[in-house]
Amino acid sequence: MGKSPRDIWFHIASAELRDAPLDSLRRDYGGLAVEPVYLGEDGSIPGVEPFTRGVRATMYANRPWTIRQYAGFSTAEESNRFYRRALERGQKGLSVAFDLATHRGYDSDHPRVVGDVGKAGVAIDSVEDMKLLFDGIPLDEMSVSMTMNGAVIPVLAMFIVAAEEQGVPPEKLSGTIQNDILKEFMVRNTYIYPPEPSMRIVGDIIAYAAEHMPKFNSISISGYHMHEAGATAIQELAYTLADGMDYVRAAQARGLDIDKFAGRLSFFFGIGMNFFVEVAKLRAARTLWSKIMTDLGATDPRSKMLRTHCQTSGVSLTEQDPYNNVVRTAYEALAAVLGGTQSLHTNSFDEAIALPSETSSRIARNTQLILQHETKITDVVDPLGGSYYVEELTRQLVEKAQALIDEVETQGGMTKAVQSGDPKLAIEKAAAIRQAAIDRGEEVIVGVNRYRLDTEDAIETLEVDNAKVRAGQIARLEAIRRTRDEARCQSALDALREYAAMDEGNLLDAAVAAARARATLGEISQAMEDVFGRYDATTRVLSGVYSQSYAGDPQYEEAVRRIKGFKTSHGRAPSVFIAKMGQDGHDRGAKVIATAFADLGFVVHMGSLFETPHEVAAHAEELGVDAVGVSSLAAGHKTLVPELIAALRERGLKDVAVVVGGVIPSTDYEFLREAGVLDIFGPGTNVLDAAYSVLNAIEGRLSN
Ligand code: SCD
Repeated sequence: MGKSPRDIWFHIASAELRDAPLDSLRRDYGGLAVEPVYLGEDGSIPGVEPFTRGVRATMYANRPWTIRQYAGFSTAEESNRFYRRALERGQKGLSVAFDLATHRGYDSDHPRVVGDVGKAGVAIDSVEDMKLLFDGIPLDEMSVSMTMNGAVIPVLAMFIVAAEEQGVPPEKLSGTIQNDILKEFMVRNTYIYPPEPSMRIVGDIIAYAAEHMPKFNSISISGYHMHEAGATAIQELAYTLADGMDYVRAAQARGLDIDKFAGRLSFFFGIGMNFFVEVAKLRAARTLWSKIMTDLGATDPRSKMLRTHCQTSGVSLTEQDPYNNVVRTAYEALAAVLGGTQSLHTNSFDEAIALPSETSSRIARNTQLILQHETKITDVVDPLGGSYYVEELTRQLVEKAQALIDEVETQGGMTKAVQSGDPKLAIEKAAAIRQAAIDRGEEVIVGVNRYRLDTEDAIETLEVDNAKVRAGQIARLEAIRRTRDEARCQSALDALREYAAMDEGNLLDAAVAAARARATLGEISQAMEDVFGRYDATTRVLSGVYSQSYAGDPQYEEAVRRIKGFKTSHGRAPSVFIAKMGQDGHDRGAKVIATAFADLGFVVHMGSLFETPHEVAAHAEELGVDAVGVSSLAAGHKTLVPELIAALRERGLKDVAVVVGGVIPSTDYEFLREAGVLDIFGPGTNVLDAAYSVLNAIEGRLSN
């Protein structure tokens, strides 16, 4: 007779527990006897392929998920202080947020990043910064996640060298590098090079880690950013796993044995408010990945385990009545945990308004500590397994995501699909449909489109003095360039350039040598850019979603009528340029506005990502637009918007109305208005209201 499911579970669980007796996992809740696992008739066992019920037999009963809060701001010293405090207060793993200049491969002294340095993450220019970031944090003990994709080669190289100079060899490093470039082309936009060389970089890192860093997760294949861009659960699952398939194939194409690297591939999903769907999404992801990896030739069960980090949803947070966000985040965290995540970030409640403050960060961390210590949900493995509803959702998600994966595969895989732009457009369409449902009140957001407060209290927010951070970084860069052995540094950079040009050697290997020689992040990145070039994406804007969703809506029809009236009296439609300035690549909001405004009858020009204020002013002049709408989600508005207004004035365009949307703390509204901004649209703004406001502003200016 074969082994029973309980015997199989017992066998694996015992190995996970090492010497501890299984009885230690049993609980008594005041006379209620509780087992660590409950097995059903369906033969699905936690810790056993296809891992639907979790990748470990004992899950949190033996080891809870890692509380890993994503953080980083201003300088390496400041971020280091923040990390140490967080670790003292219950956080278990680190997760570094880099500033956008670093993401895009620019040193802090580069003219394109004046508004970005130290905002939305920490500025890292060299090994010296990296050493300060981890000062007093033993890198052989602490697992460190780094969210880096574009400038992944210099950042990982500097991490390796910083550890080396701490006395820690690469084989002892544990952690994760995001290194997921495909989703950058689709939604997150911190790419540097074109897709093909970018895929080579991913492959080089997987190969390097497989050889030298056995405890390090070489990639974090991310659906989170698709989720945030508005993807449905099916899209998030399918595109993420399809990305994973292409990474596996890229590594295999270099001759790597799948079982040598697949155990260190990891994932990252977003967790929103549709509670049971989010639980089922993680179960479906594991089920699908196990099958995919079997099909790709994996034999080791560890290669087939989908281990994942999760983050609660940023877009579910609201600027209005922001304490509601504490509650939202707690529910989302619960869904991530009931779905079986390995590691979790819970958002701070003020994230829709500003960078998280000390208080909001503490509440976010405590949200997880309360789940782990007070709720008892860690005692039983996969407590929702066997729920009729959750199992049915899991089944449907598996089936429907598989169908979408098949579609992508028939197009030749995700690298090709990404180049076609189709997945990006499909996600944007889903985002626009959802936004229209919210704007119309069909989907209720408490405190935003229902139960709205008459007056909102201001909350304490954190502000980074970006000019000061930049000046400090520039001084440090100058010191490095002055004191390093220049010839050694240049020859290391030449070697890297040659590896890139010859399509041979491992780029990370060469970058480690350059980082040791104190080449800066910008220089290492530029050496590769010299060969690969910098990628410039073409922007496509959807049409028709809003006009369809709003068909027959009186307010919408009225706006359309007014724009028609404008056309009649001015002989042309009102025109808007939608600008994304600095290195902020979050373009969901900008795209939604572009789509909706175009449907209403505006002439909409969507600017490229990453423009300078002067470039935007030049487009505004060339196109003769009535208004510029700036979308800002990475805290650069106080530097970039006044610069834009000055640049417009220099060109004599004082009548061009400037409006700003995105993550803007209300405490900055007055500053922006004084700088000449006509209106500001925070998260949760109804798109129709924004359209009326822009139209009023344009008409006001034209009648003056
Ligand atoms: C776990 N272990 C167990 C166990 N559970 N052992 C016995 N019994 C159990 N029940 C073991 C594991 O096998 C492992 O050891 C060790 O404990 C650690 O557990 P883990 O589950 O691997 O957890 P962790 O080390 O935290 O790793 C989790 C991931 C990793 C695999 C998911 O990739 C990770 O930490 N990812 C984080 C990514 C991240 O933070 N991203 C931020 C993105 P072994 O290793 O020996 O097996 C932020 C972002 O992009 C924001 C948005 C933006 O900027 O745009």
